[in-house]
Amino acid sequence: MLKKQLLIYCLALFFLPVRVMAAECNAPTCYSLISAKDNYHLEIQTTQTVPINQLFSLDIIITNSEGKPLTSKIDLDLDASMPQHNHGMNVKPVIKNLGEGKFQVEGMLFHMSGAWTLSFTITKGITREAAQWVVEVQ
Ligand SMILES: [Cu+2]
Repeated sequence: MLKKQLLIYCLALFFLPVRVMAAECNAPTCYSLISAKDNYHLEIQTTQTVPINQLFSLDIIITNSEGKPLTSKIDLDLDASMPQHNHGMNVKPVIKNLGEGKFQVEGMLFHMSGAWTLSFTITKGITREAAQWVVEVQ
């Protein structure tokens, strides 16, 4: 009897849908985004609250919309601007592709307070998909 219960329990475990859950991602140092066509989930981590007039970096993990690792190679581009002021950053960040959907962005600098829009472009082959993150820098 016990053996049968154990077997059912093991089978149940085996067939339960497995969802890869990322570690807790909470502001002000971690942000979750979904891309425009719902194909990608982006987790953006900063080492500190986004500062003014000080270089900062971002660690970005891109998975599919269910949070599972990507099966195809992607690339990432990132730009940031203040649409209300019609200007961008005065620096060009360096984006390192670490593979498996992981990217490191160094050399970000927001030179004034207010609403900054970060525009991510995810490229897979010939397809491109955008994701945006608006951050209020104080
Ligand atoms: Cu501005």
